[in-house]
Amino acid sequence: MRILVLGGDGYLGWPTALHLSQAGHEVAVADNFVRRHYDDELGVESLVPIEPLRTRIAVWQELTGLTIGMYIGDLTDPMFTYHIIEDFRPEAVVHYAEQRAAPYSMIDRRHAVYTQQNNVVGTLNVLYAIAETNPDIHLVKLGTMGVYGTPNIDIEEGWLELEHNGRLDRVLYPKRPGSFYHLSKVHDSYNMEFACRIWDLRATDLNQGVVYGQATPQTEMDERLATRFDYDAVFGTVLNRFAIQAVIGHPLTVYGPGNQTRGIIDIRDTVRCIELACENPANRGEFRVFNQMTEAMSVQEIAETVAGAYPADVTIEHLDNPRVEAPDHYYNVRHTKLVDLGLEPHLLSDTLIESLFEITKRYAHRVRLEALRPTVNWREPNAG
Ligand code: NAD
Ligand code: USQ
Repeated sequence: MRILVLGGDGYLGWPTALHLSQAGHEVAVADNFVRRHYDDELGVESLVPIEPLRTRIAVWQELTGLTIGMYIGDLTDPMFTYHIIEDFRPEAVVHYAEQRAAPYSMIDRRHAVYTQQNNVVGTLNVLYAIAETNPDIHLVKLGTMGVYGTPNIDIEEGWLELEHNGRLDRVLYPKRPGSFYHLSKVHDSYNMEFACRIWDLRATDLNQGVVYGQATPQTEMDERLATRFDYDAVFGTVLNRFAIQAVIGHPLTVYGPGNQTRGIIDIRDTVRCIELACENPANRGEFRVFNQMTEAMSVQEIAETVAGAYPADVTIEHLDNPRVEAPDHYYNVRHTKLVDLGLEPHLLSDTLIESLFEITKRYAHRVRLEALRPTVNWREPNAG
C-alpha cells in the first residue's frame, strides 16, 4: 500500500514509518518539525539524541535499500495538505501530526488556543483534501483514550447502544476529557464522523492509551534511527518518566494518591496497530473507532511496578495533583477490535522496563532535573 504518515518525525510517527516501510509498504512522511520547536521553547531535549529527519531517512535507505518520501510543511496550511495528498496519492493516511501534551495545552490561553487550532484545523484540512482528491483514501487518525474521561459505566469502542424512553439508538460514546488537548481530539472525532456521513469517507479513530517504551526492532538497527524519549513534566509520559526517575535516583512523582487508572500500550504494539488498521480499512461511509490500549493500570501500580523492577531502592513521592482528575473511579474498557484483527499484545514486563533503565543509564547526563517537576497547574487559568 501507499501510506502517508503525518507527524512522521515524532515519537510514534517515525517508528511507524519504519515499521510500515519494512513491512513492504510505500511510505512517505510529512512534518513541520514543531515538536522540535516545543523543545526549544521549554528548554528541554529528548533524553535520547535524535537525528534530523533527512539523516534518519538516508540512514534507513543506506541500511535497507528502502526509500521513505519526505514532505516538510504545516497541515494548518490547506495548500500544503492538498499538495501532499495529490502528489503522493496514498491509499491510507496515518495522522499523528498534532500537539499532543495535555500540560502544554494547559499552560495558558495562548497554548490552549494554539493546540486546538493546530489539531482541529489540521485535521479538517486533511478531511477536505481527502474528500476532494480521492474519497477512497482511508484516514487512520490518532485519538486518545482520554476523550472518554472516567465514566461510571463500561467504556465501549467509540459507540454506545442507548435505550431512552423505550427507544433505541446508536450514538457516539459520551466524552468527558480532562484537558484542552484531549478536547481537541473530541472535536476531531465529531468532524471525522460528520465527514464520513456526508462525503462517504472512510476513517478509523484510534483512541490510544498512554504509550511506553522507546525502541522497536527497526529503530534498534542503528542509533541514528532512534526515536525521541521525553522525560520532562510537559511531554514526558508517566511510565517513561518513572523509569527515568528511578535510574537517576529521583523520587517517582505520583500525582495525588495515584488511584487514577489509565489504559497503556507498548510502542511496539502502537506500530503494529497502525499496520493492522491500514491493512483492514474501514468501509466507505464508515467512521470506526478502536480503543488502542492493551492493559489498564493505576498510576500507583505503574510506580510500584517500575520501583520493583529497579535493582536499587526507589522512593515514591505523592505530589499534590496539578491536574483536575477523579482520584478514585470505575474503569473498565472494551478493547477487542484490534486483537480481533490480529494484535498480539506485549504486556508490561520487567524486561521492557529494564531496557528503559539501560537506555536511561546511557543518557542520564542529559537529564535536566528542574524539568522533572510539574509546573503547569490546571486550576490556575492564565490569560497569557
Ligand atoms: P509527537 O509530538 O512526538 O509527534 C507529533 C509530530 O507531529 C511531531 O513531529 C510534530 O512536529 C508534528 N506536527 C504537529 N503539528 C503539526 C502540523 N500542524 N503540521 C505538521 N506536522 C505537525 O507526538 P507522539 O507522541 O508521536 O504522538 C503522535 C500522535 O499520537 C498524537 O496525535 C497524539 O495525540 C497521539 N497519542 C500519543 C500518545 C503518547 O503516549 N505519545 C498516546 C495516545 C495518543
Ligand atoms: N502522572 C503522574 N505523574 C507523572 C506524570 C503523570 O502521576 O509524573 C499521571 C497523570 O496525573 C495522569 C496519568 O499519569 O493521571 C497519565 O499522564 P501522562 O502525562 O502520562 O499522560 P496524558 O497526559 O494522559 O497524555 C499522554 C500523551 C497524550 C495521549 C494520552 C493518552 O501525552 O498524547 O493522548 O497519554 S490517554 O491518557 O489515554 O488519554
